[in-house]
Amino acid sequence: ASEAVVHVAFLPSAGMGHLNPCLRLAALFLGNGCKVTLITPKPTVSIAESNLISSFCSSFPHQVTQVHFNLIPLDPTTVSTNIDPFYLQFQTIRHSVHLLPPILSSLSTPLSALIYNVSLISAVVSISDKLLCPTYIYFTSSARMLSFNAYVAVLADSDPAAQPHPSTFIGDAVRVPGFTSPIPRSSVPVAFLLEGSNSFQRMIMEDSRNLTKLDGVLINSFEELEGEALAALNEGKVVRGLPPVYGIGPLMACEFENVDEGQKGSMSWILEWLDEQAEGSVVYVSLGSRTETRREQIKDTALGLIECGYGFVWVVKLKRVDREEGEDLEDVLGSELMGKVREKGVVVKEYVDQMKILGHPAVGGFVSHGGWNSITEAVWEGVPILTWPQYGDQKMTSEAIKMSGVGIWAEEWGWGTQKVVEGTEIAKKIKQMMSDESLRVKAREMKDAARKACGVGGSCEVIIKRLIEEWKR
Ligand code: BUP
Repeated sequence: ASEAVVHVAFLPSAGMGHLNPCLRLAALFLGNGCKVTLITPKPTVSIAESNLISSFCSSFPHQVTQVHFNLIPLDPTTVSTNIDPFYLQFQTIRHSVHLLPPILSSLSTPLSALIYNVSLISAVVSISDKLLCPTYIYFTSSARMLSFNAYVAVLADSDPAAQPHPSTFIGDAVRVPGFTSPIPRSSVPVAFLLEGSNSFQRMIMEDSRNLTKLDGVLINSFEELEGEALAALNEGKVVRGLPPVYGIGPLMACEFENVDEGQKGSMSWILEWLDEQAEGSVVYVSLGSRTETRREQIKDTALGLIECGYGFVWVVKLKRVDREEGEDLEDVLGSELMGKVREKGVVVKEYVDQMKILGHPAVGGFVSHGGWNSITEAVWEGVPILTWPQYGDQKMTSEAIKMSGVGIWAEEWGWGTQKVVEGTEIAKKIKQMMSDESLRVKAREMKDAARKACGVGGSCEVIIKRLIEEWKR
């Protein structure tokens, strides 16, 4: 008899930081002979997401089925007008999740597993008895952050007098069991600490309690990068009863991610410019796909980059969502400063092929917001990192990077969304990163470890094979 087909469904959430790892994970399972169904919430928030989904589906025409998931909009009277559109999409998907069981049960091949985004935990747990297959989340941040997410409900429940919102029970620092260094209150995502209970906090608490109901957690990390956190999670030190946490990373860029035709112009121009620069002499600067750089900060960043003395590729996001009308960079910087910037480096406002830039031999350092995908991509390429957290989990990921030795964190800069950092300060930190030989050595060692983890017989392959075997039973 022919072997049963292992059929895995993937449900991503909003934003490239959530879609990229989902599709990279799906590509790994495809590479191991699985059939994949990609459930795509519609409409997407950004054009970049739509492009990537189309490219993924057309790259695997025989192995991937795309299922459109038409979302039910939230009641507009309950939605605040200045809400982050990506966060709004998380809520909309959660609100529409009850539509999934009939969609999934109508698939022609029964599902072996559902792997879905971390932002949907409680919503999917509430329908999991109707799904008839094991359910896993893919976690989009560090194992350190996962530990905090898992522990926060324990912390709340251990103090019956505490109010339900974390600002009341998170003191100066959180000591997560199994960790040598505590998580300072100042590193905790701001949304946790807002006074009063808000919908984000309620979601986090509910999700934290529901982690034990999952069949497993797939995380873009690996032993050498975050050994302590992965061990603490899997040995039951953080929270008893957690399902296995599979450090399946680093998840690597795939062919289907090549940027679309419209953007090839600026990409080939960046690569040509990089080809002319000396090895390790260029700084790559990008504060992520969801951070619109504040206008007050743009000029100082330009001044810092000019002063640092290194060449640079600088990606400036002038709008949060790429569908919106945007200004010209020259209007923001002024023509004189723009001219000086262009003499020393390259500046673009388009979405770029980040992996190609990080993989170029001329790139010797990365100024990053600390988005976990960006971090693991730099690790894969052995590029030292300077983190400049902007919001959310990014101080926590900065801690993980600092502890692993592959990067430094500009702690005194605080949150990038709250404080303007002067050009001279930026130049100083870039010079520190670029001239630190120990960082370079550690980054190279971590690159080797990353490649081993993803190579033949490495941790990634072992985990995929083990899961596939389990699902066949
Ligand atoms: Br911007 C940008 N090109 O121009 P993170 C991002 N990316 O390929 P985020 C590009 O988007 P969260 C660009 O390689 C990474 O895979 C980048 O994810 C890619 O940060 C992804 O680094 C961005 O996790 O998400 O998007 O700000 O808020 O989840 O940290």
